[in-house]
Amino acid sequence: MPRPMLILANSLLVLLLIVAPAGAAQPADTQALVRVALPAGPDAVRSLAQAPLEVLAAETLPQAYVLARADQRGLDWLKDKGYAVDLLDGDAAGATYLMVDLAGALAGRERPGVELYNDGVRAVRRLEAGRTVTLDKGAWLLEQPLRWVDRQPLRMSESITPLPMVQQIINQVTNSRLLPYVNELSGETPATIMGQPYTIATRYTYSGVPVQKAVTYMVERLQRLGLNVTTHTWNANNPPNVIAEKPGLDPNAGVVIIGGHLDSTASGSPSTLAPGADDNGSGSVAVLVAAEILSHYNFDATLRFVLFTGEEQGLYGSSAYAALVQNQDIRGVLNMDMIAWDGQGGPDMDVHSRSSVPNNTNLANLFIDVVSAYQLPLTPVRYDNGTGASDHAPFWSYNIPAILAIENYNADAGVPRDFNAYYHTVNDRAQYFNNNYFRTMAQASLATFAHMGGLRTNCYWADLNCSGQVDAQDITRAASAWLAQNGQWTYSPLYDLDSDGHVDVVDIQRFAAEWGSNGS
Ligand SMILES: [Ca+2]
Ligand SMILES: [Ca+2]
Ligand SMILES: [Ca+2]
Ligand SMILES: [Zn+2]
Repeated sequence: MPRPMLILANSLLVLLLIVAPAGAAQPADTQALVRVALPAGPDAVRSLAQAPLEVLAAETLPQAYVLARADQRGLDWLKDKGYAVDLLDGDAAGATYLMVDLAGALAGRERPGVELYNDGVRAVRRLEAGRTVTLDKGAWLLEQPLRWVDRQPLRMSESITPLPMVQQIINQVTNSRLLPYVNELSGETPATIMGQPYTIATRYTYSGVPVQKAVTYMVERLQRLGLNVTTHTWNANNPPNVIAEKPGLDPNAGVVIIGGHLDSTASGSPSTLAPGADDNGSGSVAVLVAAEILSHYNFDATLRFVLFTGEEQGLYGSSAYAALVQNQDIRGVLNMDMIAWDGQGGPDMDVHSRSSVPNNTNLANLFIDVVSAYQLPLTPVRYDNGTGASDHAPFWSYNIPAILAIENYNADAGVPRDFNAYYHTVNDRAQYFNNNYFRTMAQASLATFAHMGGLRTNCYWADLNCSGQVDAQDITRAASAWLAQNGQWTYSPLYDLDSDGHVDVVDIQRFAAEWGSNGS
């Protein structure tokens, strides 16, 4: 919409809000919830998103459609354009709708409210006013209207050529690096937080001190990497999201995000133990280890490492964050949520995508191409109408390509579903991990993110910040890893020039000898 029209529309809206008393039924303005059938592809969604409607969902199975709130003007617009419209609810004003996923592992669960729609893939239920609903991976609220934003696509080559530097990154993702963090986050072992030992018994969003300790745990470990660490408060009474940023070398390459939710749940009570080792200690630790390893490398794009809170209550943290950054040049989001359970049937996994979002399929294919290019033992399956029940989904509302990497959650023909048997219980513990699977999922995610970010592989080896010259900054960076041993967070193979497992005088001298060089 051109700006003058937008301003006009906004002033009309303000007038309507003043004229209509809150809560009073105004027959002429009563909103409806409608299902509108569409031709496949993002273009069809675009015209609906720009129409006088609130598009709450853009689905592609069993065929393409949107769910939208429409007032009389919207209904007239749809009729005028010849769309096939099904009325799901004639009185949508103030109503809350729950989308139920009938494709995933929790499809059989009983849900509150009244069913308005069911096509075998999704069901929509209307919730009574004031009703609190316990959410899980099988259902999400339809609350965030689609705002159409045209975006620059992620820079990606057609096919992935394996890069030795990415293999080096993969090799650093080890169980001895991942598992101690999981044990600390899930209360198996005490963590050091603000210099004191503390056992994190729960990361439940409404638990107060324990979840705040988990936030501080992450802030401390990200800050020591030299990244720009901020918190994003989405509600003054709740723990914030944590964001660590590594600026890119090319200001035109945009921003890429790797993230996962830090919070956990076991019963909806702040006092219950909620170890959440798989859900989502696994993804949170992968975010932390990604920051540790990738902070030593150089990228065209700006990298963000994000830990969300309030996920289990309705994607609160990620919804607020996606809204906050909607006008930024964000090119892709990789969300990891439950990446450590493989109990049977081989290392299957799901890549959840949404083909109604431009370029989202390319991002999902990148993950799958990376798995094959680096010969990682995973069997990924792409879902183009993926679940909306995790932190990638709010980004879809702003046309940001976003994927979810998750253990085998959706059902496929011939492959047993393989979802954590201890989901949302006090037994979601690290002892039930398949450690090889967890490591491989983290490796695939880090390698995908390195490709998303445009890893620079052409910098001179001693020019650590890729500035074009070896200078004090490079020598200082290498020297700050003095005595770092392989496996410690301070260590990077980039500084261990003789590959003997520690950074010592031999290595630093070789950097110092390069002072002033530009590599040619
Ligand atoms: Ca499996
Ligand atoms: Ca330099
Ligand atoms: Ca060495
Ligand atoms: Zn989760």
